[in-house]
Amino acid sequence: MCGIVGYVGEGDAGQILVKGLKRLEYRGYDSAGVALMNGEMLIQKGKGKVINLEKNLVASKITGKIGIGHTRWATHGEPNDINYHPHLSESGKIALVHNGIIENYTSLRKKLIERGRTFKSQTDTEIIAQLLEEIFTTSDISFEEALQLTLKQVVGTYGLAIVNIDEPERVYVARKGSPLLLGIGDGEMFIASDASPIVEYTNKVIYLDDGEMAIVTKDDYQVKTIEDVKLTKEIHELAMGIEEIEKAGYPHFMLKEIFEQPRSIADCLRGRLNTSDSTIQLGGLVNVMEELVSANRIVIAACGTSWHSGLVGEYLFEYLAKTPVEVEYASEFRYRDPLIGKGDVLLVISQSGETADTLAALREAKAKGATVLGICNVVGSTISRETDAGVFTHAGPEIGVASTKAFTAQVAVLTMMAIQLGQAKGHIDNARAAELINELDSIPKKVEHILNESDESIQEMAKLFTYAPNFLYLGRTYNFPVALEGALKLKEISYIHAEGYPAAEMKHGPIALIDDMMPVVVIAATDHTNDKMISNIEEVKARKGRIISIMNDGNSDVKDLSNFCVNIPSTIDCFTPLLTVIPLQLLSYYIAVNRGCNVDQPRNLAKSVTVE
Ligand code: UD2
Ligand code: GLU
Ligand code: MG
Repeated sequence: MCGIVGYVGEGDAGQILVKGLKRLEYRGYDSAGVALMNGEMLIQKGKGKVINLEKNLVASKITGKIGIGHTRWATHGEPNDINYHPHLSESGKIALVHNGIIENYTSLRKKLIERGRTFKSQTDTEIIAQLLEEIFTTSDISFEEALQLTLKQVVGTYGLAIVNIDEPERVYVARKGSPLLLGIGDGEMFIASDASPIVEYTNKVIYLDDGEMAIVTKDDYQVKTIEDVKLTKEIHELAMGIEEIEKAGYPHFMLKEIFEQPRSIADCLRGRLNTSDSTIQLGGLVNVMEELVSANRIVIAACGTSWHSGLVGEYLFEYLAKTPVEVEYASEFRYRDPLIGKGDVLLVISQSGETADTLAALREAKAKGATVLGICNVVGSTISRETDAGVFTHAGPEIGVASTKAFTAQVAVLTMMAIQLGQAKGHIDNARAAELINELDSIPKKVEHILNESDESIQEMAKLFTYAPNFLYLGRTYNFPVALEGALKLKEISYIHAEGYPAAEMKHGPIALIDDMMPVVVIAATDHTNDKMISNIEEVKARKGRIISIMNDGNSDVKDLSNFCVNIPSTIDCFTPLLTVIPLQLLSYYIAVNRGCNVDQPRNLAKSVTVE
């Protein structure tokens, strides 16, 4: 999920790799490391910033002309020296760096342990090095063939750079689902996960596609598929500057992250949804399943966007698992001597895992004897360490201050938790589980469809509403929290006053605000409340409010009443938040851009709120 660089040439590989890794720092990461080959395999790592790796490298005086480097965003195994990349095979002859997640690593690891291999780290990555060595040393094939066989056995995503001490002139690379490119220099070759480490050396690059690998030497490269079909790849000329490259061509990190959601939701579901036998495997909850099943109630505590995902969680748990849920602002919960204790479960949600109020809420509940669970994006964060158990969202680093992909990943985790709990409690039979799990599996594709189909029309629509002084967002059931989240996104980045309400509450106050100046965003995508939403839309229309509807494809009743519509593909009602939030993220983004706001760093806001 983070960065890779590689170098083969006559230069000082250590220095070049460190410089390249610094170029990748914008992505956010928890550690860095390099492997250099110089007659022997030399490994150097550093906690936190690349500068620490650099200091260690300078102190160790190791050098080389060929090497691979990595910045890690941990998904499997805490950030510590053993888990930082590069990872070595057992003999120490093979070193590799990896971006992505290997889904079937537990079963592969078990097999390799049975064959006598010992593992040092907790990562999914180490199995690639070990499996590769196992295949290579137990059969009479080339290293390249062994790599192809290895890649056919691993399930998941990878960007990989690999060195083998017995082939001191080469770097092997491979890609599936995690970007990788080659930079062609003069007597030197570069490898990187995006072009930013390469631009200062060359503008000639080759983008690898999924299922491809390459063998790179200082003045040659060969690209082929892992099925061993040789390829002639187009050489692209880089026209972008570093800043554009960092944002993958998007003008802001926020937009990049909005568009990353098909991928980040898939990463979150990866290895956890099992469509073949209709089960959900949240490894992090195995040890607390009994407590969850017997829980009197679940209390969810969080702040901001995470609090909104918690509200979606309440609907999900009560509907699918029949467990009573309350959702609390962490800051309120901690100061009101809450009634919580043994038999209750407190679930805290935090992207960073460092949110001060949320941490305090968890400590309070823990002290009172509750089982405390977490949903965090950052592995090794304080909240993930202090909770009894939990689930990581695996959304990758989020740079934009306004949260987007972390929200959808949190909701995806809550959805999986609710289904798993519903199954464990006997409220979801196999047929229903199959229906739910297959549909959840299709959500990333549907998100992608929305992004492709509605981005342009939302951009157009945003022009008309850029100078609206107020916005109202209405939703019902699962989409009431989405209305809150849509309003929060708009407030955060465009500084327009916006409110989210359960649609029926409008009559109890906010309706007084509606006139022909008031845009009202209506989320009308849940079937069982459709008629009620139509009545609410009529009420707005009667007062000349302007209606923007987020609605299911083909809902002509809603369409006829609306000034603007964004269509979303239909899905099971309780999954709609994963879809309906996408157009709202885009709408706030484009309005903020039109208003000239600093989208990625809105005024007065911080990414991780570690103060009360
Ligand atoms: C975990 C390990 C993975 C492997 C696998 C074996 C990590 C990050 N993942 O993946 O390497 O060993 O198990 O089946 O090491 N947790 C909390 N609080 C939180 C979030 C997580 O306590 O807020 C715990 C969780 O209970 C688990 C561990 O952290 O023990 C990892 O969580 P996960 O969601 O990555 O779990 P899983 O099974 O996918
Ligand atoms: N899954 C690997 C790990 O946790 C790679 C993480 C990354 O992409 O940085 O070590
Ligand atoms: Mg409730």
